[in-house]
Amino acid sequence: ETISVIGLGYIGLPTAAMFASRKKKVIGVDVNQHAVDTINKGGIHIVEPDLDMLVSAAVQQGYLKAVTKPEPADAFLIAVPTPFKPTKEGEVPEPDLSYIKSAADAIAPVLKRGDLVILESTSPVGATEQLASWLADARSDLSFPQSNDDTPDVNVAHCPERVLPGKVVKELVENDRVIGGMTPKCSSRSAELYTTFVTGECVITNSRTAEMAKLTENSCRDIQIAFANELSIICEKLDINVWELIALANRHPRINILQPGPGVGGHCIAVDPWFIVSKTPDDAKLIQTARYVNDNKPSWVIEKVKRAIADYLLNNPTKSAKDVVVACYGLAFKADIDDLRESPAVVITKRISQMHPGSVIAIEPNIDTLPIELQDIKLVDMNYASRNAHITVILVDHGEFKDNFQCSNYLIDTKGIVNGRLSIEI
Ligand code: SAJ
Repeated sequence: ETISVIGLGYIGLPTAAMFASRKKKVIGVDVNQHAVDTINKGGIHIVEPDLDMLVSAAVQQGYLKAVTKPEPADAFLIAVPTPFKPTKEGEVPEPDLSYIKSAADAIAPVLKRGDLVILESTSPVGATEQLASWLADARSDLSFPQSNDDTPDVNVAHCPERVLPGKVVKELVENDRVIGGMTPKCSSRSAELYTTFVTGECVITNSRTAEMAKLTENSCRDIQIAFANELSIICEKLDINVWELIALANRHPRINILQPGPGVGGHCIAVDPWFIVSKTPDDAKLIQTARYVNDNKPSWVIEKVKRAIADYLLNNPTKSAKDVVVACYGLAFKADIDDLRESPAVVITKRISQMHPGSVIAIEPNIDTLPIELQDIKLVDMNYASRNAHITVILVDHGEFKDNFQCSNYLIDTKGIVNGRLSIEI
């Protein structure tokens, strides 16, 4: 049995490597020639713990190869991006399924009777049916599932990925898997495939429910974080330590509030709720509001920094604005990873540097060089920052920051590293 994985990114590559580690023949397909070349040399083009060993062993033993054009296989897993279409301010973002369409067009010519096609990309409800219909358009000589009791030539299912960046290799194996076949046969074929390496349970449903399940998980987390973020804004007004408050409330046996922060980043939680909202805008009120709450948190943090700079200058009349050094701790989108994409910490640091040019320093222990958009900022170590900063802004709760944090009098602590110490004792 040969398995083909279309899209060798954060989900596709670990999945391909995992099948290969179970001695399945895997053909990885990606349009990015650099990624293909890197993988064929046994290397990886993304950062994820333990993935390098897995890929290099798979390539060396001959179970994994990467190509730019699909080849015949028995199962095709599609793990391509599902971003938004460009939107204007205030508009509900619409999903862009063009990568799924391209993947369908690319695999259609090599499909044969009995093949299985699985969509793993997080997708709006109905995308799997759309995929089946694109495949049917491209291959009129084969039948594809249309209704639940079909027996099509090619089986199609949605099995959404649910792994946590930074823990992908472990979670791929251990998490339960939602298997949403377009027909019962599509589901049983898919479940059988995943049991190759999944030790969690493979739970069967239909494709629309599987699509919605994935969106529901991430929307639920977004709403819970929005609640914590809203509390942090309310507590500031009422002069209450939000970290202590949450720790106290969480002592209740049925309460488990998440932690506030500078906003919600990453490629999933801030994106997926819109896939629900764009389908049912009038009914998805809570989901939409949570998005606005979380998206507005960076501006609230920036306002606090502005006020701190003004206050510092008021209390130090001999100083001018350019003398006030602002240290931003953390740039990644969450703790203990090096991924700066879609990071509220980057947005905040960039905006502070625009309003306060030349005097912003950043501390990000997980990277060596700053991205081009942050070129005006100096990357320094914690030691330098604690000696030179007048205003300290904590944006990420990296492990390195947690012990013995030394900071200036002016502190904006969005992650409770200093202000949350009290709550640890509760
Ligand atoms: N965050 C908070 N407070 C919290 C927890 C998180 O502000 O208490 C912030 C983080 O700092 C980060 C953002 O939320 O900016 C997202 O981080 P995350 O750890 O909640 O999630 P991701 O984006 O790394 O991964 C999520 C996971 N989904 C869920 O936990 C429901 C993962 O399982 C999914 O596979 C992944 O999205 C995905 O690919 O969809």
